[in-house]
Amino acid sequence: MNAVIILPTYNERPNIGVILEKLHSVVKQIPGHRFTFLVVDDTSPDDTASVVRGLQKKYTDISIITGKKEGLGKALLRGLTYAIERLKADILIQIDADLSHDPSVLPRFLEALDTGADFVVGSRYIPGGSIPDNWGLHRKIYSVVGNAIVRFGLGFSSVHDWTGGYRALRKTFFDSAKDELREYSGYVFQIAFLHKAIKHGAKIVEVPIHFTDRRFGHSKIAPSEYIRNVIVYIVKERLKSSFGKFLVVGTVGFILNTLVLEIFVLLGFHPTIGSAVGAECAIISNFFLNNHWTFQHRRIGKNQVVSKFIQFNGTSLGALFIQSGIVAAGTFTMGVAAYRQFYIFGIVLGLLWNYFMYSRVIWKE
Ligand SMILES: Nc1nc2c(ncn2[C@@H]2O[C@H](COP(=O)(O)OP(=O)(O)OP(=O)(O)O)[C@@H](O)[C@H]2O)c(=O)[nH]1
Ligand SMILES: [Mg+2]
Repeated sequence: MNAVIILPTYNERPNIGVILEKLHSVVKQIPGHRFTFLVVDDTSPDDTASVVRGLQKKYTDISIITGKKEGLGKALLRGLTYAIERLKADILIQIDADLSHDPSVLPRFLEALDTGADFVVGSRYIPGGSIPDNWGLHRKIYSVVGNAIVRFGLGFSSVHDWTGGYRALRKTFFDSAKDELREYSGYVFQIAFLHKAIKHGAKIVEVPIHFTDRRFGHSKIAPSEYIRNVIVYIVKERLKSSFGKFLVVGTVGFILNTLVLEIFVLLGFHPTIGSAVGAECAIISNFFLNNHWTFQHRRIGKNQVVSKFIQFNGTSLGALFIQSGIVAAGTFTMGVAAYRQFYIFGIVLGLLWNYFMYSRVIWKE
């Protein structure tokens, strides 16, 4: 099969020649595929391109495309598209050009593809993989915690490394995700790409890699912008999911509950009555909205609606017990002044309880 190795570069003059030479010697040991190389350079001020053009005299299998600097995501999108349309790639390989990714592991990526994987991820967070020992503690934490947030935030915990750029995949998984990926111009592209591929049914296999610090040049990542983009991505994706909708519905219920309570108090009723009526209004609204929106794909039919609504009241009561039980236990052990943190903790546990009961009992598959 035609495999194209894509190297995005921005100011990688000291590295690009070394990695291209190494890759050439590694691919000779990989049977069954024809390899070509594509450098996607964003008109680097250090003239990375001239090193590549020099090497093109020695190797005819190196291509280079240049463009203006619009971020790593845009560069990868251009490179992946070019590899398929112009270089007729069946397999797409991505590797950083700064020698942080060891070319000698590449055969394992292709072995995985040859034995049924669709999308192979170089992983620093599985046994046999690692991040650099010489990284300071804060950088290690940043890397490990960042990955864990993405992993659990998106709800695909079986894949461990979401932010790396050493990957190999079948071209069909780029074809199907391409249009959705246009909006991710920066480093978040890597996360979005893997996420879309999983959603399109790609069989993911992780290969352990040791990540080494670049020796020459410097990082192009802008941490604060990256963190913001990652959080926005996770929140947006989650809002599309049933858990996100569930949270929106819960918020509507909470507002309704409060409104009804205040109106009843204004009308001269005792707050106990106001909050009981408010809670029931929220329960009705939650049931209706979850049935028609959050879990619309498992909507409860007319014949079951009454019994399910009674059951729904029961599970809501369960959440109420959890919340008040935690506040009672917490204030009993820590003193009344600590009530707020237990209230929040109780709300979170109550939410988890509700979501679990809704998805596993009320609207079970
Ligand atoms: N074409 C292009 N390449 C980029 C751009 N940003 C980063 N790259 C390349 O993408 C690869 C990864 O970028 P790095 O800056 O090394 O990011 P990193 O590996 O997360 O950071 P370090 O840990 O410092 O190495 C390198 O080969 C870069 O040259 C860009 O805007 N355009
Ligand atoms: Mg790097």
